[in-house]
Amino acid sequence: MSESFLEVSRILSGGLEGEKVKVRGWLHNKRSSGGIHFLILRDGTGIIQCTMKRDKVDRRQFELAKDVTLESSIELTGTVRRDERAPGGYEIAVEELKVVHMAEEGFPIAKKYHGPEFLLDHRHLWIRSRKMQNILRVRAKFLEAAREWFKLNGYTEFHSPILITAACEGGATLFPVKYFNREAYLTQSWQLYAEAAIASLGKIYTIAPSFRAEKSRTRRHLTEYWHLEVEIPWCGLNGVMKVEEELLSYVCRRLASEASRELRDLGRDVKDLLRVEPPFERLTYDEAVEILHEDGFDFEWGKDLGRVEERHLALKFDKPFFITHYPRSAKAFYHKPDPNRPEVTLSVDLMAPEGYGEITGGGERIDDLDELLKRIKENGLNPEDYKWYIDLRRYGSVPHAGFGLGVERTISWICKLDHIRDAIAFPRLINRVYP
Ligand code: NSS
Repeated sequence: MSESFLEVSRILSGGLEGEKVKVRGWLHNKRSSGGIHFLILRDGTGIIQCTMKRDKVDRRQFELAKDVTLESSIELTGTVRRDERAPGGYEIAVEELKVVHMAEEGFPIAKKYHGPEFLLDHRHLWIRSRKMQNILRVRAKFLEAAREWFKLNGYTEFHSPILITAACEGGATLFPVKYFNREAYLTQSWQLYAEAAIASLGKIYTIAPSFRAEKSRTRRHLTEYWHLEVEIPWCGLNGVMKVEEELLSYVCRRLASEASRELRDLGRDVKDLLRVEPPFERLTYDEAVEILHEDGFDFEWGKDLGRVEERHLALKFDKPFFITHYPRSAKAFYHKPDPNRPEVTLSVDLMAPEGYGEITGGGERIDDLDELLKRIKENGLNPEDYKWYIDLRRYGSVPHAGFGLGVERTISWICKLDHIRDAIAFPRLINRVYP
């Protein structure tokens, strides 16, 4: 049944002028003028203008085109024409319209302005919008390119459990789940299991959901987000920064060439992405704090950088940059203290420019048994809960490092979004688990 239908993207790519084609999709928009109906068809690969002239079809067809409602699913047969005035440069002169499903009158999303809550309530329909199509396509291309980079560089994909029993990033943001007659949690990160798997598979990565019971409402926190994580044996702080630089610049280059139309529509100049080339600038936490103090911030050494501080720093850059050596007090228990200066860790966060701030967190892990036990206790955690993880330091421990990249945070920056909720189709926020 499908062979005889062409995809809109195929028609828009040219070379089919004068040919009779069949297309199918949804009625994205419609207007009529004089004896012509302009039917704008969307099929998931593109959008094309289709014109139906009164004198070219029988009366019943012309009436049907007049009555067909927005978002109805339709099939059209007609001839491809080159037309500079048509968006995309081509249109179809319609000879036949078939309505597969006549949508109910009054598609909830009209051309008028709708507030963000209304659009979130109608997300199942709003994802049909041009804006969401563009973002979701960039997101898919981003992940596709990342996977390709992993393949080219010899990484193996590894999956860890979603239901877990011990926190990776601190207990405050754990989601409890009733697990038969005990309590379990939704995972915050793949990392602890990845540290076990490097002794089996070597360099590994995942792209999977992570969960954080974030109680603050911000423009950069979701409660469910997609986490791209990497773990590498025999790797230190510099090594992990090199991987982040190379991965991100590869992905940005690919997006600039393969999603240029979508990015342009979203207001992102592809030149901004082509600037994302190694090496990225490196600042230490101390240097970052010094800049904040110079700029009049009352910021206490030892605290984690927050949204306001990161935004201030990231407004000074036009490509991603690293902040390294965070204090122990600002980082999770597994971060390796710097042997030369144990109050700071061999940690690194990657910041997106233009005010966006943190998109990755990672660094070198503690590989020594006693040091790990010490840090677990200092953090008020129970070593019993981390028994298997501690065990890894007993059997062939190696220096190792890794990082986690927030997919939606990164897409927000790449697509120039002002809220993280639009970087994912169905966002989960403190006040939203529907639809
Ligand atoms: O807490 S992180 O900084 N680090 C980890 O989870 C490590 N265990 C990762 C690792 O080394 N394998 O989170 C990593 C990134 C962070 O930089 C953000 O980009 C993103 O995950 N992140 C979030 N994105 C959206 N919403 C929320 N709530 C969120 N929390 C972290």
